[in-house]
Amino acid sequence: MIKLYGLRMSNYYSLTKALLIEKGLEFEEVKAPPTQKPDNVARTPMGKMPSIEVDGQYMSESLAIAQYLETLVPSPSLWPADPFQAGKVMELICHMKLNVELVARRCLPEALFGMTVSDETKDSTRTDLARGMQAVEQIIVCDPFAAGDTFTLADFYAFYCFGPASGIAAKMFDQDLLEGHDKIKALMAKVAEHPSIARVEAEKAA
Ligand SMILES: N[C@@H](CCC(=O)N[C@@H](CS)C(=O)NCC(=O)O)C(=O)O
Repeated sequence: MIKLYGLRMSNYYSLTKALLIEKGLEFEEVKAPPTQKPDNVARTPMGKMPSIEVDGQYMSESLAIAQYLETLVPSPSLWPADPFQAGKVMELICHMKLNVELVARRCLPEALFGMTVSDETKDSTRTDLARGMQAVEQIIVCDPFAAGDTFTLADFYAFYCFGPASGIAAKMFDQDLLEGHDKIKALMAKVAEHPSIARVEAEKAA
């Protein structure tokens, strides 16, 4: 059985758990906070969460795990069959992950953990977040799903990138990150009801 390491509070842990559910796989959740301790670093080279264990072998990085799960269980497919459209799904994921979520994350120590980040970091985060949202807005479809007419991995990343990024923007800048991005707001509401994601969120709250 696949073991999923990490904590339920993590967006990428939650995303990976939703994918395991989506693919109908049996898995066991193992509580493992992010640390630089050797056992954790053996599973995940940067000490981050999530990671999985399959037959005594480890894998980190949610996108790598998603790729593995897709190959392991091709149906229901989370990728368009058309090669170009599949590339567009990955393009959208990259922009949401790198230019929105990862940018907002710079302020996570203050937003979530009561630490202080510098004014310089706050300023650059605000500017770069606006630019990242502009980039995503240019390519996201949301008609009806993130990358077009089928439900794909991009919908999982949309939910688990915009969710935390919006939380951080609200806390740090008193800003609604999705203001002016009505189609993304509507997408978030729709994807929240998708059964695998709804289950993950319900179990997180329990
Ligand atoms: N690119 C990684 C990001 C993983 C990541 O940032 N994990 C966060 C929790 S959501 C973490 O472990 N943070 C703790 C740390 O950076 O030490 C992925 O997609 O899995």
